[in-house]
Amino acid sequence: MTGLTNLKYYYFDLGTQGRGEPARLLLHDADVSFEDIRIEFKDWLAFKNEIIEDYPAAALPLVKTGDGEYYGLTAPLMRFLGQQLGYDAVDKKKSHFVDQTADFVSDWFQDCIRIFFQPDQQEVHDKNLKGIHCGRMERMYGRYNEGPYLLGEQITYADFMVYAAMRQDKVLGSLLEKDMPNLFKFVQAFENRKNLKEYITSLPTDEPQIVIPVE
Ligand SMILES: N[C@@H](CCC(=O)N[C@@H](CS)C(=O)NCC(=O)O)C(=O)O
Repeated sequence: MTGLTNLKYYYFDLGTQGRGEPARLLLHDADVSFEDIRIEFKDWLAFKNEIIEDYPAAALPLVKTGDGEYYGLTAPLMRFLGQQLGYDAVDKKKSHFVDQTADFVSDWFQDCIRIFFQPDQQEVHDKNLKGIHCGRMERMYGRYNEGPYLLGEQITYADFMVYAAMRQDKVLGSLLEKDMPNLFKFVQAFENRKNLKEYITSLPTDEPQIVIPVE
């Protein structure tokens, strides 16, 4: 059905931080095995030179399939995996809504990743941006408000992105049922999914702050 065999998944060696976690979550949920390759920064340029001809986007996250095809960049990769593995919406309107949510999450990741390069911006981020991103998501999750997922009963690729962004921005623990009821309901359901429960429990909760020196 999918042709998704012998997958190699590439992202930087950043634990669960950065843009690497959404695809790992989706592949675990779908029970698709993959080689989880975590690239160290010192090895990046050599790897980039290796892939750039076949994959001109030359940025991570990236999946290489068994037949040698490259699928990369967070939202496009997640959409591709969603289409292949049954995590996409069936009608155009809902599909557009899922894509909108994924686009918002890409902005959210970008804001979080900026702090890796500018750690002094953490406070400003926490004060001004975190609430904006959570507020947007709470609204989106209210659209099909029977929940628990973005489209209601059906989980789609954007749900994996949203959970990973919430985790990245450390809003899972502080999320109050009364303030963000839609997201609260979503997180409860997501963390209890059959193929995710054990994996999520195994993830570290105390990862050090990533700091990437700017040259
Ligand atoms: N818009 C893309 C950005 C991809 C991106 O910039 N990835 C970074 C890692 S988070 C990267 O590969 N940087 C190394 C480079 O561009 O050389 C996405 O959402 O995935």
